[in-house]
Amino acid sequence: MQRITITIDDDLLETIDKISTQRGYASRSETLRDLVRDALTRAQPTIDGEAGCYAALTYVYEHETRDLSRRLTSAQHSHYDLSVSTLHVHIDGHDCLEISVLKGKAAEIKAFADRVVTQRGVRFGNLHLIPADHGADHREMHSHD
Ligand code: NI
Repeated sequence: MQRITITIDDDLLETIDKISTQRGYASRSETLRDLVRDALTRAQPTIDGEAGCYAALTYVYEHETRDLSRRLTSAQHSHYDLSVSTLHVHIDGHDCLEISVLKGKAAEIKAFADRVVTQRGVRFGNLHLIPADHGADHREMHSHD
């Protein structure tokens, strides 16, 4: 780890401190590290398509939309090798929330996510890709290998 000094606007620092308190971070450093990690993860074009990743795919869909449930289930089955687990929540009489945990190559995960979230009747589709080699730093830090 390295220690750096940054210059920051009062307003921005106030916002960071608010986030820190709301989320219960132990320090400003931890807050900033997580915000930066989050920003880097969102810059997804930097992830190599061949790179191994975990991912969380979340979306809401109307289970009454004609054939949609069947099409989504079919998409999941034809990519069973990517699927680790899916949580299904019946939000109300019409909508379902699904969170799929995926594991595989970044390009394959993105293609699958696109196929799901572009279906008519699917809303709030979001893919969060997490590079699998993230664990390397973690293992070094804690030396449990
Ligand atoms: Ni449901």
